[in-house]
Amino acid sequence: MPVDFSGTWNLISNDNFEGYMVALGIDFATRKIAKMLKPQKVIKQDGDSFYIHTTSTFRDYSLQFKIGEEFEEDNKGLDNRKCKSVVTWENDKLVCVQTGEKKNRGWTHWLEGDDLHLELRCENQVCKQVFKRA
Ligand code: VLP
Repeated sequence: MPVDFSGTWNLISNDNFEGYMVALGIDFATRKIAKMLKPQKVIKQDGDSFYIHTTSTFRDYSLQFKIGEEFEEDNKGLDNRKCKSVVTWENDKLVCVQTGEKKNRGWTHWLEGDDLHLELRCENQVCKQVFKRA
């Protein structure tokens, strides 16, 4: 039985988001706003097809992909750098590698109990987010 990430998820913790944003080159003023946000994630999973919508009072970001199929990601409203992204399963974890200007860029999603976890990586920075079902 494959893992199902589908649902609506609210952020409950956000460790080192500041370091991750600095690594992405997000400016000071934007970081001050962004770190106050409590984003919500809506995930729709149909087999190996995913739709992930991250919403906040400030900006939204949406992503659609199929496991193993590389796609162009524009990161619009985030750092706006284009990259080539691919998401694969590593056991029950969803692992995204974002190849572009920034080294070691990517993220991993997994479920732990009834919580959704997200690790965001860029260069030498790791941000750890936890979400609970809305
Ligand atoms: C940019 C960096 C905050 C900060 C300024 C804007 C969208 C995995 C993946 C799917 C992400 C979330 C990226 C957060 C990067 C912030 C606006 C915050 C709300 O999620 O679920 O895209 O990459």
